[in-house]
Amino acid sequence: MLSQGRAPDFDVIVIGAGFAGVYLLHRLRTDGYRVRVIEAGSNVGGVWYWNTYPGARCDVESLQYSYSFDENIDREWQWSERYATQPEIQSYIEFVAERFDLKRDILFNTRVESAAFDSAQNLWTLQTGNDQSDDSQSVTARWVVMATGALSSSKMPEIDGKDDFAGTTFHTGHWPREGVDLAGKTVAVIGTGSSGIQAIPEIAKQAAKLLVFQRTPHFSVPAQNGPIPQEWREQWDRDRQALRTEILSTRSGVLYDYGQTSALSVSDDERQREYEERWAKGGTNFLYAYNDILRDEDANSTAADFVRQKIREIVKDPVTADRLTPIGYPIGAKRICVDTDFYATFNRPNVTLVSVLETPIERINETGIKTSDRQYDVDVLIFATGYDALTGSLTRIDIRGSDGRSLKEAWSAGPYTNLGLMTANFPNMFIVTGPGSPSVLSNMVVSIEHDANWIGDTLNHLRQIGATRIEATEASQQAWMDHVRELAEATLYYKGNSWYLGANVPGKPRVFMPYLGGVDVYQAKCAEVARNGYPGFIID
Ligand code: N01
Repeated sequence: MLSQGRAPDFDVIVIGAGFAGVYLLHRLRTDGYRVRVIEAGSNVGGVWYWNTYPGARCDVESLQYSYSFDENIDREWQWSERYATQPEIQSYIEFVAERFDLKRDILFNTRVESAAFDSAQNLWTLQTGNDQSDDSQSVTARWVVMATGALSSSKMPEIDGKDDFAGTTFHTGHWPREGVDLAGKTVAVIGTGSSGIQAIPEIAKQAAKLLVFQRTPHFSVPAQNGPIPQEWREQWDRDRQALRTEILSTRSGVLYDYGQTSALSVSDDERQREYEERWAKGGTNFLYAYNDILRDEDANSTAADFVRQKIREIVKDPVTADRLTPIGYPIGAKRICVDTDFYATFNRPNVTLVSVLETPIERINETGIKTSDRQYDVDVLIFATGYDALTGSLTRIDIRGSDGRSLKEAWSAGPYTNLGLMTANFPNMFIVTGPGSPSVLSNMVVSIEHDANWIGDTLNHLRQIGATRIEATEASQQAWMDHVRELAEATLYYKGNSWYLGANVPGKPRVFMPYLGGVDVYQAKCAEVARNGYPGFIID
């Protein structure tokens, strides 16, 4: 039923102007909605706006990590490298925002602090603030879309004395936009996940001395980055439509070479050849060599051992090589990293690896880092310590649903969503690439476009039938998250202490958050739900 209350300021408020917010604005505005995007940064870009650390680049190939919704974008934009740098991706998102005249509907430098649902009127009231003043503004909308990103809530480590350090500190996810001059400095990096592994080789080239504090060694494969070969460009130009369609029929939303057999069904020689070829080609395609690498421990060991051997071949000092070698968890269970010269960087005379497992950090103090065996004095301290993934950017906003409870409270035992897109008792609030969707285990741009289109189609359906309210049922989200868990239990993902499981945030429930059924299957399920009149959702 149409509620008779006051008209909201906007039909839709989208929170975040990254890849998701930018496309949502275009799509929903084209469909005739009054849309406002609210963005904390001073420009579009989302994680690509904030992550300006040296070496930041995407580990999905640029031709595929790009919008598909308008083929003119592909015609007008030329990617220069196989894996695009952060500045190039940032320019691309800005190009798209300009191309579709989107910035006029984006409120920059503004942070959403709270959002509350008014059940009597079926609308959301958001309070916003900004870093420049204490002013808080109130704005209302019928629908809210959380385009807040899965890896945008940065996380500092639980180390005593962080505030005592007198030098300069940065988190990779909030790197100063004006850059940092590291020449002549002694620099410490804590963390060797994807961000650390990308930043370390670049920092090593700039700093006088680099100390890398590593807790868990991560598995990394080489990007083998370079200019995009001309024949790839020509193929993309020629077959773009077919390739985009093929992307949607894959598990990951990426055109990998998906091996169809077990790693254990081939001879040692054949397997070695296969891994060598994939290593030489570069990228996460390595993990798809066989269909059971993430399902069977013995199959997994063949891939893990291959990478371990490579580390020993590349790193000259055997003790450092040993410390860099991941053991005790399956390759892929923590997100695999993609690097350019990460392991070789430890052959440089100005780089030292400190194993925090052997000599734990006791505290940070005024001049640097004190481990169990010595003091390391440094000028600059860099935290490459990751994110409160998938839920952090949602629960840090005080979101109150129809029963007045906060989202943080509602998700205290782990996130619950139907299809990753909506959560019970938070009507009219959609989530893009949320927990319970393929999200971080897929090509994010592919999943973002899908979710935005599903949301747009749903709003059109509601408009058509005169409805002003939609929400997920408790039963549907319980069933969906059980399904998400069962899929993960059939794999090796529970055997790594990863952010997929919330393991990097003390007290966070150990719940595997992304959907593992595949982009192809997921998108078919979402389409089926819409086609069948939205079972699992209450529409009013
Ligand atoms: O974060 P992480 P990230 N003492 O959580 C360590 C995406 N991304 O920013 O593993 C010492 O992976 C922690 O150690 P441990 C991508 O999806 C993509 O690097 O918990 N160390 C770990 O080494 C990626 O997976 C791209 O034992 C501490 C590191 O900090 C995700 O973002 C680029 C510590 C955190 O690694 C997150 O990557 C960048 C402590 N107290 C990011 N606390 C590309 O597209 C934490 N650590 C390429």
